[in-house]
Amino acid sequence: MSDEEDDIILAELSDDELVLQMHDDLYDGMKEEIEEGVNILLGRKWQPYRVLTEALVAGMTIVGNDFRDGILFVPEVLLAAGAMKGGMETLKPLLIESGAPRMGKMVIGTVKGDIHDIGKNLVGMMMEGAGFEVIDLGINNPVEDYLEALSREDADILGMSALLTTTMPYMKVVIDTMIEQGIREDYIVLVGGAPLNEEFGKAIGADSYCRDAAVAVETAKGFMANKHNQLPAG
Ligand code: B1M
Repeated sequence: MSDEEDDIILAELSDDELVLQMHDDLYDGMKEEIEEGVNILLGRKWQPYRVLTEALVAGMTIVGNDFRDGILFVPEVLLAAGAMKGGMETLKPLLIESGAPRMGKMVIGTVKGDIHDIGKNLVGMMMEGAGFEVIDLGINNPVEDYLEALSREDADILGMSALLTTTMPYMKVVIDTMIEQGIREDYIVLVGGAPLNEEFGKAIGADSYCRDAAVAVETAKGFMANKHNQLPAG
């Protein structure tokens, strides 16, 4: 760092200033600064989930808007995504409680044709933090991969993520295949991603649409509690 540069010392900023600066740094894809900012906020006793939502997710929303409006392009957005992932890595161990009782098992992945994974990763992290075992299939998953993993892992829940209007219909392909194979009722199917809504979730036959990671956790917990209540006694 050069003395001549008018560098901002993140640690000297107030909480509000730091969060705004982190939105700027995320926008500029500055991974190290994002990691530093996350650590500073944690050091100031911010809850990990608050750091995640107010500093990182809110910053990514600004990036998304400018991407939509043609102000940012794919290379810049990739850098921003890399910076976001850097911050998420720091938060991950804090969001995942070790030794929490296992609530159930979820297979999650982004659907075929879609490479967006930040939201899906966040859902996975939060689910692990809530005590679920998570099998992450990554991006670009064809129906066969989902079905193979569900059976191999003896999972309770299938989670699917899609960020594009062109890829979200693929969720129906997966659910229809489950129906054809007579296994639909063996699993709880949760779907999420920015372009989806509740109506879409119902229309494709999912058990629930989840607006964000926190809703995914609460929804999964609710379905698992029901599932346990319905098990035959003894
Ligand atoms: Co993409 N992209 N992108 N992109 N990208 C969007 C989605 C877009 C809305 C941007 C825009 O125009 N405003 C737009 C889609 C338009 C549309 O379909 N209507 C778009 C486009 C067009 C594209 C390309 C086609 C661009 C191009 O090449 N011309 C291309 C497609 C590539 C492909 O997938 N085949 C593309 C590429 C990329 C990058 C590679 C550059 C990068 C992805 C990097 C990565 O993920 N590793 C990228 C990014 C970063 C975005 C935006 C800016 C941010 C997405 C994100 O990470 N959000 C996005 C704009 C936006 O969404 N505002 C955009 C933060 C994340 C925490 O939120 O993913 O919504 P989200 O997840 C939330 C909830 O949705 C929910 O919980 C999460 C946490 O709270 N959720 C679930 C998500 N999945 C869930 C699963 C569940 C439950 C809840 O299961 C149970």
